[in-house]
Amino acid sequence: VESSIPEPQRDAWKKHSAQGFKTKEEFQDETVRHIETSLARSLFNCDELAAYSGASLAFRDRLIIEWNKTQQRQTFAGQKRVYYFSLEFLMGRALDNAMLNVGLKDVARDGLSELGFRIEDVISQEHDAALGNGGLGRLAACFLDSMATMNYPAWGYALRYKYGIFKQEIVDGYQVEIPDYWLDFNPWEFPRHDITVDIQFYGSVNKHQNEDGKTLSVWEGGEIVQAVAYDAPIPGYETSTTNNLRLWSSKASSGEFDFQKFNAGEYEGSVADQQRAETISAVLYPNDNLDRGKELRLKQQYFWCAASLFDIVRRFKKTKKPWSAFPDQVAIQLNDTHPTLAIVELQRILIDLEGLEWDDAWHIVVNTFGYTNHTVMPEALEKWSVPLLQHLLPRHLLIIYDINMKFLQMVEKQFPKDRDLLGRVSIIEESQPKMVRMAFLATIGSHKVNGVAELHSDLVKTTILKDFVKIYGPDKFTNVTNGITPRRWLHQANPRLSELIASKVGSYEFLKDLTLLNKLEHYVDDKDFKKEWQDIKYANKVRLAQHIMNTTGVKVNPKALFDIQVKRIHEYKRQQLNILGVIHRYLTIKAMSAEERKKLAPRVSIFGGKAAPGYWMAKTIIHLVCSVGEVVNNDKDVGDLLKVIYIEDYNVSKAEIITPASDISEHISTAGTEASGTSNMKFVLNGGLIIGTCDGANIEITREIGENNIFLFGNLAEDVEDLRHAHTYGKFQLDEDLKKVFDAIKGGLFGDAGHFSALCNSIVDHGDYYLVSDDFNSYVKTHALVDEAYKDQDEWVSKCITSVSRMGFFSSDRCIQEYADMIWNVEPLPPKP
Ligand code: BZD
Repeated sequence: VESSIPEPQRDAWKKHSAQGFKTKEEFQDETVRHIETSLARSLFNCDELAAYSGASLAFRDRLIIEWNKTQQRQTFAGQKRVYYFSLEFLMGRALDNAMLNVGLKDVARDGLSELGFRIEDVISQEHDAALGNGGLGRLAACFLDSMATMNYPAWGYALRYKYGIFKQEIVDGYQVEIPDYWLDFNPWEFPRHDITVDIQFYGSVNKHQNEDGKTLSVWEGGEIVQAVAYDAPIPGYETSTTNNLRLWSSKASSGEFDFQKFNAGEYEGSVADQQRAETISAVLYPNDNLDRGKELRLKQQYFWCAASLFDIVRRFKKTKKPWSAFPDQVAIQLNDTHPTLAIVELQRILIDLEGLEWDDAWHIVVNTFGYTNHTVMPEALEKWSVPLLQHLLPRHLLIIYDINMKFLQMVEKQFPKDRDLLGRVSIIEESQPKMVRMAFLATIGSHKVNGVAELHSDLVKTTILKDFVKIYGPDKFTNVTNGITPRRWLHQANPRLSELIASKVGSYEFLKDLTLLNKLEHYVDDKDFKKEWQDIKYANKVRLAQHIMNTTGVKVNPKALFDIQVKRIHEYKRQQLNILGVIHRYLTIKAMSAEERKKLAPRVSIFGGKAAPGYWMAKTIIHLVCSVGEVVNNDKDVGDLLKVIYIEDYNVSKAEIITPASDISEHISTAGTEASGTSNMKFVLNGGLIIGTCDGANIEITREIGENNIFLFGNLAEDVEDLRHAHTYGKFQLDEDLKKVFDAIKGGLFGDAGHFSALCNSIVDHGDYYLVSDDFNSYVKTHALVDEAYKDQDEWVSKCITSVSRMGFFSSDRCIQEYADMIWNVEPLPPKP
């Protein structure tokens, strides 16, 4: 309050309030001013990067002005806000999105052009904000876009990693990781050096008595690291609502120790402390769907949760409302178990610092949190060792024990005779060392638990959280099928298709209500429309072919069928099935007569995606793809009939080029392993068909678009367990065609067979856990159906149009609506007209 401008001076202030540009001239004024002053460049020294920076600063100013207004409006309205806690936000580029969302892209295009720049070149200067691994991080980014667009008062909270996901280079057919230092020049963030939080680690817990004679647990000693806030404005589409993504950066706590050490002549020691503190937010862990239990990762989690909660509690206290109102003001969504410590931290704040009784505090906690599960695979479920927690967060461990005790007492009362049950649902796993099961803690500490596609949510209820359904009843568990933002994944990535759609459905309204796409279905037989549709797909393929030429030197024919699988490399996602299928195709072509070859549709098999640096098998898969490409692409006898491409460094901005260019894309995980998948939705929305297993959201996509419009194959989730059992007990039979493929690899057709032996053996000798052999035959047959179908282009295009027209359900706007209604209980707050 003391920092407010006094009443009499406010008019003067308001008169000078920044407004942000609206016209082309104002945009040019701002851009040139930023280039000349913020960047200290000139007319004689302005390259595309400087133009990008100037334009971005002009847009950032505009966003910050709206951001300020939005935050004031939300504070005055005093209604509930959503806080999305995610260790990852895979935002990609911001400028194009900002231009589109504030409705000034045409202004910027004209303005830049007069200043001597092409808007596309300027946009492509931007370095992706790659603070995420894959689907989970990109989902968080789509949700931010939808929440702002739908005017929900919502913040994202994350870490400001100095290094995002590594950049991938392919050197001699192997993945090499390069650090991604993305902060060199980042015009989109706004440092808030005045917003800091001290975060405590280590130390011990001691009992003290307060004045009323009550015994309190006090967490003392240890070390303090400071969290500094950096804000990134999140503009909604066609609304002035501008939400906030707050990223915390770590540094050594100011004051105390460094000066002491400095005086004592320990300058180097104080610098070392500084560096140690900065390590916390230094790097994004590059593993997806694997839990490695590293201490620094736990430190990251607590640092981020504690800073974010402090911030939220500080904001809540300003309202002067009673603690019981906290869940009416605050909804926190946990994106996977990574932020589960927030549950414990809020309980600690309430009982240790604010003096609430345990039960009152716990009631508030549970009603505040919702937990989203993204996997049921055992190796991905987070567990932390008790000794590590004891060392790093001694008070939190005690609170976890108390949460567990009260929970188990409740279960014991409800199921008095079921001893095994207590062991099964205990937060503490009685292993050596003991482990804290984070998914259980998140479930117990939240009022709703959701999976991310129907099949996945069912699996959550019947496998990992089965006992909890029995304890809490089914209503605590729900499904919110994932979605994607049509702004980025249709309009930005595929502007021509978006324009064509708009011309038919009457306006761009479908970008805010994706179900309006259903009007397209009237045009499935419209010749001119179909021709334009095909032309756009072709142009998108030409653009990708150009990218492939520029980056790999391989020439691909844009008339060929583009078959794409881009996503993180993982055995469960089965890129190995794809490349083994490609080898089978190659062998088949080699054995064909010239006559037979004429009937075959030329193919380009395109792969892309990063492997976790320590995931040897995934790296072997990349190496196999590259080695096959090396042989096939240089085989003159095969020519255009088959090309195999590895696109380096797959990321969000590459996805925007790749997705619109697919004829068919592959979503072929072993049934029951891919929680949802979201690129499947992006590909279909861009007029590509998909080949997939009955897994994740593929099932709902099929239901929506119709089973004639998708190529499904493979075993069902319900049969996977039996098949694995059969493998283990000696009934494993290697598929005949697959055997020929392995023989070719073993014969050295793709270089030193030794490189691939572990990969082959995992299938042949070690139980084929991901059922590659079981699904191989139906996979190959389904590809033959794809070949056949592609020959009838007219029918193919009809399938694509029908599919797009039925994709309305998969907008992330629909997801956010469901979260808001079923889980958060929040209302939108639209700006005043
Ligand atoms: O989340 C993914 C799932 O594998 C997809 O099926 C699903 O569509 C998306 C969105 O719900 N999970 C991840 O991407 N997980 C991770 O990236 C991850 C990262 C760190 C630790 C554990 C998992």
